Amino acid sequence: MSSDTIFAPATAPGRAGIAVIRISGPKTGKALDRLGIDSCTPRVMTRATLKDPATGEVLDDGLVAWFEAPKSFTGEDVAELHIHGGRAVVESVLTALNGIGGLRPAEPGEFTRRAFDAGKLDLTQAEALADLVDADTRAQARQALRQMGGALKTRYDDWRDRLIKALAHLEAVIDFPDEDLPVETSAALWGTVEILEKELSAHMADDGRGERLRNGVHVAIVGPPNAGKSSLLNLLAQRDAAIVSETAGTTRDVIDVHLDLDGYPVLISDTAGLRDAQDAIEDEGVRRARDRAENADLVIALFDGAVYPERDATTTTLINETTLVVVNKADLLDQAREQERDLEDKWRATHFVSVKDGFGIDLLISKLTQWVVDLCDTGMDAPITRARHRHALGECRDAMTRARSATLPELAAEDLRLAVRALGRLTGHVDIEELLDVVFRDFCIGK
Ligand SMILES: Nc1nc2c(ncn2[C@@H]2O[C@H](COP(=O)(O)OP(=O)(O)O)[C@@H](O)[C@H]2O)c(=O)[nH]1
Ligand SMILES: [Mg+2]
Repeated sequence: MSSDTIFAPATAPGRAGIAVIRISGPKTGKALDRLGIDSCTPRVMTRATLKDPATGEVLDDGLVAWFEAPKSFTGEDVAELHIHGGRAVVESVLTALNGIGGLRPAEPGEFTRRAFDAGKLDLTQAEALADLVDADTRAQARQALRQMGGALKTRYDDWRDRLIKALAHLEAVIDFPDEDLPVETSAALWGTVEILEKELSAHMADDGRGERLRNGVHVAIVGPPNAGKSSLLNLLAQRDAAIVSETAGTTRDVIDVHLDLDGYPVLISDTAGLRDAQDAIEDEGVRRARDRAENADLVIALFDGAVYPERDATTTTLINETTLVVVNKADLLDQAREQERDLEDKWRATHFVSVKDGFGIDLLISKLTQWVVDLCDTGMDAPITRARHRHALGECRDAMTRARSATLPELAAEDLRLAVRALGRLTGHVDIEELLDVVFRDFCIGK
């Protein structure tokens, strides 16, 4: 482990009331000393005047939090300087710190890396910390907080412990065939592996909801030209993100807007109207529109009410069970207001809206929100949130499946070892020493 003492602003650059500079490492106490801060009680905010170590000039009047090793975020001595958030103040304190021997600016992620090295966090918790900082919506923050609290770590550690135990039993059967091992050992260990395999499968059968919540639900608005796709996007975004015009073929590229629907993150895309393009650029736009429709989690197929009940054929071909069918310009359809039910029967589950006068928009938004929530909610308190997790879990499960059908115990043991390693990669445990611990603790063979 590095013995450098590192420092970095913990708050974003720019003007702000307060900025926090974090210092971690063995020379943290010395750094405070040099800044003219003498006595700090650990874990209590102390008022302090920060002075330039070279000139004695007052740099700022602020607060200092001091955390003594090992009871700190990184496990090392840590201090937080809470100073005024002006550029000049922050710069002067950073310059002063840089001038102190043994201190250097931190690399990106270095504080968290040290926390990981000190065993304060596992990898899933470190990832969750990054997710929490990146969270744009309430539901994302909630998910990140649960993971940071160890929701995934606890589960993966438990699985890994049970697998290591099973592997230790198998190793014992292989290494000491003549010993008086309980007859049920072998049956019990394969029972454990089978149960673990089932638990992993259940955990993985979440339809990617946790990952979707982390990344945002992708919604594409597609439809014929002039249906009002760009108007709908602007209405949802509450700003003029896309150009609206009565000229068909105005939108040529994909326009993405981030939305927060009831705490859930959505990336909604306006696309070029689907038609036989007039030129190469529009043609590319139409290709991108189709591409978005294919890759989106949800598609809003928007039809032009001006030609109702005629329904654009190309857009119709894109409709499937993840499509919300919507007819815009209901203001042009008196019957849509008066006989809504009748119309719904003609085009099953069709929503009638008017971007122009707001008709049906609230209903559309609540329907959309419901779909988005359904796409993100796992009902589990610890869903998989990254492709990295899914990949490692898949490897672990495959290795267990192979182990259970292996012909020789030695081959089965090798596969179980791979399964343990896959789980270890998930949380950042890589040592095999623990296996030996279990072997010695549980068996004491040969004393
Ligand atoms: N009557 C009526 N016109 C609308 C409505 N929504 C959009 N429009 C008009 O339809 C035309 C095309 O709109 P636009 O959003 O550019 O359609 P896009 O080609 O699908 O993106 C514009 O002149 C809009 O003002 C609506 O609800 N009712
Ligand atoms: Mg448009």
